[in-house]
Amino acid sequence: MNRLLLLLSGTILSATLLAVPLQAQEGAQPATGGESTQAGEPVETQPANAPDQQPAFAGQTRAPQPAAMPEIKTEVVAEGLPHLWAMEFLPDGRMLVTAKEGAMHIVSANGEAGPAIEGVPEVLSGGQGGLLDVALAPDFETSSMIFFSFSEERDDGNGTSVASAKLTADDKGGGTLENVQVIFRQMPSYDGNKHFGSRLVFGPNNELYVTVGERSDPEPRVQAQDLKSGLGKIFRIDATGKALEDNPFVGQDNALPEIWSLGHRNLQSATLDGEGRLWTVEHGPRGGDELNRPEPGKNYGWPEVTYGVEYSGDAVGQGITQQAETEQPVYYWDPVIAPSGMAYYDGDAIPEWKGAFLVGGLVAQGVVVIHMDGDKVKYEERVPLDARIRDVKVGPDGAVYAVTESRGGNSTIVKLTKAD
Ligand SMILES: [Ca+2]
Repeated sequence: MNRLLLLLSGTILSATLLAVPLQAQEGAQPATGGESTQAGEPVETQPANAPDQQPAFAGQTRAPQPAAMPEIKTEVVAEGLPHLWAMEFLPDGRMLVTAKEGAMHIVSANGEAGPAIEGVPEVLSGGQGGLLDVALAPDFETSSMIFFSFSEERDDGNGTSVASAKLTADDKGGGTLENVQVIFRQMPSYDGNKHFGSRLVFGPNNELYVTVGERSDPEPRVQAQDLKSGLGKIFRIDATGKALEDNPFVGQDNALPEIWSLGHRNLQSATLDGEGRLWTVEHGPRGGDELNRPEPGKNYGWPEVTYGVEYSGDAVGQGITQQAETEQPVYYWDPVIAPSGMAYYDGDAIPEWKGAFLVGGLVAQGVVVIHMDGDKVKYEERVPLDARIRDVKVGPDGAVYAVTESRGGNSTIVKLTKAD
């Protein structure tokens, strides 16, 4: 027996095939893999949306599967939850979750959700907006401070904002947010319901990285290249929302000092690696999801330089995939995985995954395991879960926890462990 979920994998591939428009398959390689895909072959067997685009270097897309893949056992540890967007483990092993419509809950280790936490501010829920990511302050055990991002209604539109608050848990499984303060607002506001990002990641020196989107439509999205605009950026701020003094554009005219990197599309996936460096996976256009290690002041290309095509099938801009002034992604996916949450695996429970990135796939409907060799991708492995995956975290037990979502429906939390 290879993997427990091979049958599920076959089901997903069939469904995906049906969903691919015929025109997207023209000129592409026929699918050859699926459940018979072997180690050494790429796990992706579907035709590319942009079959004429070439990677900038070997291994930038469709990396092979590793020879040693663990058999993974899955177990639903919580179900019937509202539509979740993010989860974090609390120091006591319980899970703090955000529900997109604007609620937070604490889920006990045996899977029971407590009552809605009081004091969560109103969020603009609709489209891709709502209550988004949550992060614990680095000193949470003593401060009880949390940070969360959300889509905020504003006088002149809406946008992604970040708030801090003190979480006081009660003895009924719930709790209260006190002293809620909006510390940062992505500006300008825009009247839309797409591409809010976001993820919140604390770096090793308590710096807070905030990832956002570029609001999708043609007019706002070009602002991903504009240093005066907060659209399509990664920010680096302190716990009060101020730019860090050593940020790359501090002191530069016509640039927001909070910006860390630019040229991003919609960032819903971010984590630190074992050295404390930020990595992200962003939603690209059709056939253009990409893994990056964003560095200060660098330009990641969108919407001028990108892999993939528009949803219409047209070229994005001039159809350029490489340019000297922009950074190449470490890795890209065509077709897309539709990345959600991301974690760095440093546990011992699944030794084959040590040092790998785990990325939730909304379209991939499973966990995408990215094995690294230095700063390059060596292998890509997938664990099909037959559900859109909204977040992925490593638990204190070294198991992997994946949050599922169904549009308009409930979420579950699935525990992944190595089968005996
Ligand atoms: Ca890019």
